[in-house]
Amino acid sequence: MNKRWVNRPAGSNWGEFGPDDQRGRMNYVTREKVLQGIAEVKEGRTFCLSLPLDYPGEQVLNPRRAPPRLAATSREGKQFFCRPLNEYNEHMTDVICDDQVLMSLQYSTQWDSFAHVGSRFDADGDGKAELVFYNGFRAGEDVVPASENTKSEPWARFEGTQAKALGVENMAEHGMQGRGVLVDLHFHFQRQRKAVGYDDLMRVLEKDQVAVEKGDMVCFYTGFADVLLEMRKKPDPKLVNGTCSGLQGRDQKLLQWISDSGLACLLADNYAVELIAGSLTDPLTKPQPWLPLHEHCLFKNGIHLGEMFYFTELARWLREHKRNRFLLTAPPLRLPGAVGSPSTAIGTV
Ligand code: UVW
Repeated sequence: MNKRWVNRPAGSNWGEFGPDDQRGRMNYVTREKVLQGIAEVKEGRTFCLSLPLDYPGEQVLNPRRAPPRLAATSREGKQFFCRPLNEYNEHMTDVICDDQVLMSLQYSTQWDSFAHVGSRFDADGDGKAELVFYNGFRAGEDVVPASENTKSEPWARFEGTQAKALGVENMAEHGMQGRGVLVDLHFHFQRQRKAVGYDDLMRVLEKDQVAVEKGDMVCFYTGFADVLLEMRKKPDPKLVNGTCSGLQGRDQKLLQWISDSGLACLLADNYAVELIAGSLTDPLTKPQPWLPLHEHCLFKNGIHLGEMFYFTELARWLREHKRNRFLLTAPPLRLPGAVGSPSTAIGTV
């Protein structure tokens, strides 16, 4: 028995890496796996795997996530931007710019920590469901919402949230570097809105001779990020909800493959790795997750999800060179207590 839970969810790996583990399947990205990634570097060529962080633009893709707002820092009521220091000391020659940003951490290219999605689950066996996260960490104790401040400016009304456990700093401390394996769904399905299940995926892996091994960081190129870039920060709501492929999170065989393959994490250039079916308010007849792949990965099995990465040029290069493996370096911000984070990731070949 573990101190945080007596029941663990069916199909989960809670406890596999110890009762206090916060790294999940990134534990499989060992020194040996990093060396396997480095062994894929033969040309010294690098690919930026992040979108510009002001994409997708507006608040269409997810109404609660706002694009970055840049502003200058200030002193004595004046902005510190293109500020000549001779205003302080006539002999100083320096000119200084200093800025700050307000943005949703999951607005653009981003990682989900395990504190992003939990579940209502009876972990302590008292017959009532608690709000819990990976490895039994609790909402309210380990992942703590803010107290409401009604007097603050609107954006800061819920300031002070904190993932005391499972936050993105755990990922940053690992480094999120290892062997990336690129699965080119776009080549097979183009921009078809397609929920890719186990059988589809196995066909793609076989045709492209892609082998996924324990500890690999598996990346899906779907073309979705290209559609976002083409819309030039004016996303069309119909198009963003009707284009490109994603994993079929309700396919149990696919979820089982994710567990059995030993892959360390999943990344995609689409919105949520999985294709989200329906909206938050659709009527349901029995208890079930809205985001079944998120539940399986983040909540049950400690598998991080990377979303809206940018794989286009890397995918093209790998196909041209008949390769699908590369060195992936994708650290999030080392921002204690945050649930999600941008990542200006790099693929090296
Ligand atoms: C959602 O809330 C839809 O989460 P994600 O950005 O991880 O898909």
